[in-house]
Amino acid sequence: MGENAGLNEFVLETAEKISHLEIQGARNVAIAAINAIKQAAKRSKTKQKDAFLNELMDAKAVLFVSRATEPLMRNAIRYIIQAVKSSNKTNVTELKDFVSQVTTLFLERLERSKDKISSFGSKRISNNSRVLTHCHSSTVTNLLRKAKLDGRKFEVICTESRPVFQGRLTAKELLDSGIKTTMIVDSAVRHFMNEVDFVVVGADAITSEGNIINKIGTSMVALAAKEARTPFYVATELLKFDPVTVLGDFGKIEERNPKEIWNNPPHGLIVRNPAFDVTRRNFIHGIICEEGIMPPHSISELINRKYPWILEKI
Ligand code: RUB
Repeated sequence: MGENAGLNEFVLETAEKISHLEIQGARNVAIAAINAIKQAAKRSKTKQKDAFLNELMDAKAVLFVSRATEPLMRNAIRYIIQAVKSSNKTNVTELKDFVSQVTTLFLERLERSKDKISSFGSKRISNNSRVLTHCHSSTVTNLLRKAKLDGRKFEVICTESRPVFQGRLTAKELLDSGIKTTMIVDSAVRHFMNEVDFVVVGADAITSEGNIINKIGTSMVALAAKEARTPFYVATELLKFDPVTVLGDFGKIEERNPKEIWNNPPHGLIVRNPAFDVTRRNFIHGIICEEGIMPPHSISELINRKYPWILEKI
């Protein structure tokens, strides 16, 4: 534990799992982090509100650095801690219950958003259509499962998603749901682009300009889609909006261990391993979010209307 001695063990374990991709995908990462904060609060032994808040801040610091490109997790944690700060409760037992209620409500909101996204997005899938996706997004697999449950017959092409093959997770989930699935290498995307009706991917972050950040290679998939005139959709909760992009900062792109690409490369070789890339809004046909299927340029306005707190006290 080293310098983090004293910090809730559950928080440290969760942060480790997130950084090692045992927990992956923005939604799953956020849900795990929210639960870790809930546990940190529950297991706190402090008696003073200030000390209680300090513990939550320590947990926040550890979770924030577990992965760089995860605004949904950051927004959720900021929301919970801000609620505790603004609460007039001072008794720590009451504050623990309060954290439990706030986290439960936040998770319920995420669940409702997921259902709405599935419901809006699945309508775009018609019988005998073919859809292409990249990486593993639980939001996308939910949407595809919903179309299947609604009786649509369609098939999915998924990329393997080098270097750590999250596409295999997608393929397994889709097969388990009885969806006809084909796997391709990432570089075969253009080869198949004319055979698909549309592309749908998830997102890790939405920027103030309406660009999205998602698994490395997403922007090349979008380029290929544009060139082939194939609609390219992004399925995402609006809570993945990254508020620092309003203030002029770029969303952070996590750069991972090069060993994920080549464990034992020849001496002197430089290997770079960015986990995500930016897809500009003019490549995006629509953002499938909890408010409906929206044009990317309307995102900032939607955030102002629906989640104004995201922009407060960044
Ligand atoms: C996963 C990834 C997913 C988004 C959205 O990358 O890029 O498309 O996180 O996922 P990694 P979800 O495997 O590196 O986390 O829709 O589940 O939030």
